[in-house]
Amino acid sequence: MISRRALLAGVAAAAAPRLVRGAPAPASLGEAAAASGLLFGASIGQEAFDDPAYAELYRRQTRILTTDVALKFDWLRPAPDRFDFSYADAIVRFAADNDKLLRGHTLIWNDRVPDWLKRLSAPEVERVFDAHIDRVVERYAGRLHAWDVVNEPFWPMDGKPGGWRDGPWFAAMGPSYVERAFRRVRAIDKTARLALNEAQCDNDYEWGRSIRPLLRGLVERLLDAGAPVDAIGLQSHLKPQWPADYSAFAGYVAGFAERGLAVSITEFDVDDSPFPNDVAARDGAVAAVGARFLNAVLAVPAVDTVVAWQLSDRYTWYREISRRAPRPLPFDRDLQIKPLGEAMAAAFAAAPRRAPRPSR
Ligand code: 9MR
Repeated sequence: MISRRALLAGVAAAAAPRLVRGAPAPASLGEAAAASGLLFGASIGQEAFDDPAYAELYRRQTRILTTDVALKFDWLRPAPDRFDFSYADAIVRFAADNDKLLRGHTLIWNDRVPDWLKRLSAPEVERVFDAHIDRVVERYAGRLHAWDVVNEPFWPMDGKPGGWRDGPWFAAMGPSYVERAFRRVRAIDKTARLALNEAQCDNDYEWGRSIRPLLRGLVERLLDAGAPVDAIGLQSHLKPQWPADYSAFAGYVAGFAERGLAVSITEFDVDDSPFPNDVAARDGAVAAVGARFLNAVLAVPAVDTVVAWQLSDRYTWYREISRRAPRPLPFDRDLQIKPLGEAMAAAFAAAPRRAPRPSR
């Protein structure tokens, strides 16, 4: 019988360029993941339209894409009476043309909302909420693999009871906005995987420690109420400068699986800021953290998707906040594979093979 490794080597031989230097390897991260029944992809934005080589990297490396900012409320709703779907539509077309699945990110988030929304009364905010969901979900129904229906419900630093993130949706409806969103989306889109997406849960800094139980409690309440939640999205912007216990995190993740939920790693990258300036040392340290995390979390069979937040260091969001050129992603500024990319391919290949999920 042909071993999986030999099979992967065959794939590598057939498709150039090779993912990993040296030994035979799968042709791409997407293929390495697929061989274990995993979906690998990345968030995508305007950069892929402006930079053809970057678009090509997405074509080769991914099987699923996430809209970076294009489906966020502030991008879709420049004014109360205007919807601008042009950017989101371009990404939907790119995904379809290139045979990629697509995650919609994100329908409802209390952060990054336009000023005009903040000025409305509570009943007006509720009307906007329902109408926004109806219009946007209807437009893309049947075309999305998944929706991040609600993003980052918790932010205890806002000082609200229950640790809820403050913002117009929460202020108008309280915690009920979450269930309302899920029910409303499911009434329109019967096929997308409906996900609750949260940040920080991977770390043992006070943010991770406080948000983990809040998210778990919310999920219990939603499921007990019969809300149509299919999956948990755990962003996983890893912060090696903070304490973390990835095997304990895998246990936390397995808890969602016990309730029948799928789990997606939705915004994977590794903050390289605590590591040395020396690029080889820095890349090695980033790869080691990424490998430890993925090996732990991919041991949980319910984790069936890994999405990186962009693919190349050239376009990472860390550019907005780093003091030096950041290196948190699997490909470098020249779109070449880095040790993190190689570590990801190895973790995907080593992951227990997933059985295909029947739906969603
Ligand atoms: O990468 C995104 C950045 O370009 C945007 O300016 C920002 C605000 O819309 O959002 C970033 O993406 C965030 C994601 O939506 C939610 N989790 C954290 C991501 C990185 O900040």
